[in-house]
Amino acid sequence: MIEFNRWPVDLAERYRQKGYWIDQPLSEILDIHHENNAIALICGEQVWRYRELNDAVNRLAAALLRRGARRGQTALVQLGNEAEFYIVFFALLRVGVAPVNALFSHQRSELTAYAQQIQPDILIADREHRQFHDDVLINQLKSDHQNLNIVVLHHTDSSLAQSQSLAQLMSEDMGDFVPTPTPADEVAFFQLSGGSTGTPKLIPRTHNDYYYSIRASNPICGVNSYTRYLCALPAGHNYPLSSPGALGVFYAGGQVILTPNPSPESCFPAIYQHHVNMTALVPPAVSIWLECINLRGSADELASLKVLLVGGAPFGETLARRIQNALGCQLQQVFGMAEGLVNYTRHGDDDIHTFTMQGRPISEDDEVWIANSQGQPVPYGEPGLLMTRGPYTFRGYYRSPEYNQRVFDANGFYCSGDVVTQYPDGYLKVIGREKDQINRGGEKIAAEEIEHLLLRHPAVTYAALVAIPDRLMGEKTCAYVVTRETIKPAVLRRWLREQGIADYKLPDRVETLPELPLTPVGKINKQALRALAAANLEHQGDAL
Ligand code: J2J
Repeated sequence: MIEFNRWPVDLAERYRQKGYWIDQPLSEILDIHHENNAIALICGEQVWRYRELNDAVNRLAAALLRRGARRGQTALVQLGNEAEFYIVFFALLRVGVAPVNALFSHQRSELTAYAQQIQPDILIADREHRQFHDDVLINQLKSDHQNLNIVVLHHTDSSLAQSQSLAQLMSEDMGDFVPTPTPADEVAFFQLSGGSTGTPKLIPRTHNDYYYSIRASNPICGVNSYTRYLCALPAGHNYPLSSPGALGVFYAGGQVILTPNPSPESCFPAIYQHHVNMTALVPPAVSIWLECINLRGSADELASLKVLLVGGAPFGETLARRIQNALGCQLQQVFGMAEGLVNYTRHGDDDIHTFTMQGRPISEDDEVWIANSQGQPVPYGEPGLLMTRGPYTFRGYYRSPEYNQRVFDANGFYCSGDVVTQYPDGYLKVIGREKDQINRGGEKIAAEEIEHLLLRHPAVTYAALVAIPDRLMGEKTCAYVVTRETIKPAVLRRWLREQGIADYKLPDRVETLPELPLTPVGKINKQALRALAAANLEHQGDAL
């Protein structure tokens, strides 16, 4: 089985006693619907009933077993917002293989970093993704990881010696397939961390903990078999997967409608056509939706929408207050993290809570306290660092003992790096953050990861990535570099792109300085760089 940091025995016992951990595999979410004839999933022209979805999952699981997949293995998966994403996810759970679901925007750098950590036995990817148009990356991964024996590709008809067609595997007979999920207190899959270090970190999630966060989210968000949930954010991201996400909706027997992205062009017709009544967005998407409705002069297409979840990045009060009138639906704020803790505002909350706070935890056993810089608790209403542990908050990043030492305290509380205030009723308000991460409209960028890549360029001697305020995205990025020779920003960006990172991580600006400001102890003074970036923006008149 996969090694990971477990919960202490006394807490595990408590979570079981309280009925949070039910010792069932996550794949039960679909199993319970094996005779259900209702529509589970709509993706473009495709309509999947629960029964059909279950069958496809079993056929794929059986095909994978026949090709040598075994319980305890791992898989690197990269699929877009298509039905196959869920089919693959559940099939792997049923054979007991733990996947990492890379986002579709991820490129060579992220994919190889994930592979290095999990040493995958299986690769499932999409021929239509730029890294998989040819076999270069596949061959590299195979030579780096000798145990990578099963390669399955979506959007290809032919099974070759090197790789198999996903469609073909899904069409094979399920024979006498018997599920072999991992035990419920073992790793079911890995979530991706937004990160603040040089290498992207992985978060082991067990069946027990993840399943609980989903079951407990449903009543808070009002999910039931009548829910028609639009999944427009990347399907594998923790938020649209589990808060309450597609998995919550499947559990309840509702419908998930998939679109490739959250643009009004793809979402509005889908909402209208399929009577979507719930969706989840990040703040920039909300702004774009509001602008679009403003231009059209009506939100008629969205008449069926009842609940809009907004989270992933800071959401301003002014925008929050506009939702009800402009979109005709109720706002539910969500402040969550792939590491675990998820907070929601509740339906029926007063305006102060709904519009100015980011909710309270799912569970009465989510322990949350706020620390000052010395690690001491601060009084209610005062900002400090969020510390948390609980029945679905992880106990350590995968294979990262040193980093775990830094972000967990002696009692197993995880410090998320968010600066928040907590109120006596348990509600939290996000004030800012102390981690070196940039939140570009919900997409997280670890400054160090980009700085390391910049420093690999032979002309770069120093590099620092900082956030610059942006009206739509909340934050964008500016890379400050010191170089040995004159080098054009466009050249550095192109070079970064060639290093194989996701486009959203490419610096929005690159500025050259003769030297970087330092703190008294000699570290790069990011505070000063942020101030410089903001001053430059103001000067240029394109700020806030
Ligand atoms: C401010 N910052 C927020 C919010 C997340 C549900 C919703 C979101 C995520 C997510 C998730 C915020 N206001 N409302 O996993 O299940 C920032 C914080 C947090 C980090 C986590 C879910 N909601 N954030 O965004 O793992 O800084 O998860 O620590 O991508 O996003 O990012 P991520």
